[in-house]
Amino acid sequence: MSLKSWKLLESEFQRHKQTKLTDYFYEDAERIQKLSLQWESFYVDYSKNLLDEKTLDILTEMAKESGLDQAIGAYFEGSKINETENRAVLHTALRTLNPKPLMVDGKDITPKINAVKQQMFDFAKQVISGEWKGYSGKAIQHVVNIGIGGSDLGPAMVTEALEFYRNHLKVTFVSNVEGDHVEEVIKKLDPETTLFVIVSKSFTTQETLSNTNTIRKWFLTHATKSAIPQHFIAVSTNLKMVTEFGIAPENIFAMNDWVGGRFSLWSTVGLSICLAVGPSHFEDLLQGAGKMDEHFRTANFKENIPVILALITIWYNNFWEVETEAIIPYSQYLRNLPAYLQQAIMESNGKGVDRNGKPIEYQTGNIIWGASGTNAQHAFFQLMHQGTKMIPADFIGFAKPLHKGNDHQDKLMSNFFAQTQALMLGKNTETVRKELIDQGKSNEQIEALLPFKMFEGNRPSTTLFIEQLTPRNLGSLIALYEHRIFVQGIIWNIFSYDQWGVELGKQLANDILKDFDTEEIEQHDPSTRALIQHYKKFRN
Ligand code: G6Q
Repeated sequence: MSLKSWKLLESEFQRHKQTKLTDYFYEDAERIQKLSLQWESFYVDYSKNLLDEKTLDILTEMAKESGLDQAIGAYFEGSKINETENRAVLHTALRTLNPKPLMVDGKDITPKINAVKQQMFDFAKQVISGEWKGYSGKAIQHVVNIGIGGSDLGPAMVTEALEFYRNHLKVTFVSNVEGDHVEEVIKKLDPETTLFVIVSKSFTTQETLSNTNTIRKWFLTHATKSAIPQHFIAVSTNLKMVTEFGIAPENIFAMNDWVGGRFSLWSTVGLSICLAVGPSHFEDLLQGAGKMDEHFRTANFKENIPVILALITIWYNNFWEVETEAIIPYSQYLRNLPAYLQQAIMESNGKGVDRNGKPIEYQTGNIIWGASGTNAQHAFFQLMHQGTKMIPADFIGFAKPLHKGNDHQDKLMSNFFAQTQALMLGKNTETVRKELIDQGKSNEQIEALLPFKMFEGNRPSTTLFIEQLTPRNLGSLIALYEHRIFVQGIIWNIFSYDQWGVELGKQLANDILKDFDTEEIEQHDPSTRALIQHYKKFRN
């Protein structure tokens, strides 16, 4: 890495590698004021990280040195920053708070954005109110989203996260090409009252087309072809293929190639969300994201939440050689946020060549994993507390619960605070010894147990403490992570918006699929050939 500040960070790491998190607080009484940010209803505490103000100065300097300022401009203005696909990256245009003309390929895209959003909102209102009828005259009760990857994870995560704001419509997601998945879904469907939303940006995705075909076949065992327009609608950029597939033109919701799959829940890909919570909550989700966009675009780097958090990841990933990061939402509603972010982050920044096509000599994409707290405390937290690896973690929590009238929230919050405290403070031998004495253990027992019961502490975490889980705050939270991805991509000098890595497996799967019905499978490697032969024994 040629950045000057990168070199400074290497020596900065030498200065920090022996420091204890607790020492930072002794050394600077104002640390918490300096290393926390309050924005709208977000309070972000990054003081429990292994760095100080000087480190942040160099990190923000590095952001400047890597041209982040200009890059943010190019991102929001619609420059074709997805160079390998020759596309702009404009999910932000779908949620802009101050719409003004935005040109892509010489055309203002804003009128179309507004028109498609209106089409989506009008349709959602008709379905929710019961005005939209199925073939037998009954109102729709159940929506099935057929899509995968970006056409599934975002809508599914948000629909689940906003459970509290949902209307009467049941929403199910079918994604996997595994036939058992779709059959399990079909089992529970009533053809008269189910609406199928086929979501595929390309409309060429094997999983989505196979599931749609299977569902359509099943549907036609109950209804005639003339019923299809009332029950099948599609979201896609590929209007030609959707029409050829038999979807009525008025039932197609367009999207554009300047929205990447994993960033598309703000577009018509979010139709299932809009159906589940209604246009007004969907609009709030957009507004929340738009607010975060404004913050990211305008706040100086030292007060910019996505920038600061991106820099913290780089600090650990590239200087502490940390491999993974955990994301722990203390909300059961957000149990699938880690899986959603896994795709957004790892598909975007899992790249091994730089923008010039040269192999990279430093680490890029961080590995993301996690689960909801407090459940995770009873599962993998053992490794985070006492294992050999350092795992920086984001703890995400909400101060106000959505349901009142029980005493759970204080318990949840005490766990939420206790975990980051325990990771930082650990438990020293003195404390453990005292506890064991109090329990009446003998000296011999105490000495034997001591090493197992102590915690070295000094494990970093960041707390994102948000007032309440509302559509607006969820929008801001997701947008925060989107921009964090962007910042990391700029500093690592990689292209974050393509995903060529997904292609090879798809190509090979197509080749192998053809080989199931042929005798000649010689072109495969010996291991794959044996697997194919083994499988053939079970095919009927
Ligand atoms: C996301 C990826 C990928 C994509 C799926 C579905 O950024 O590109 O996950 O969303 O492969 O693609 P379609 O929407 O084209 O079916």
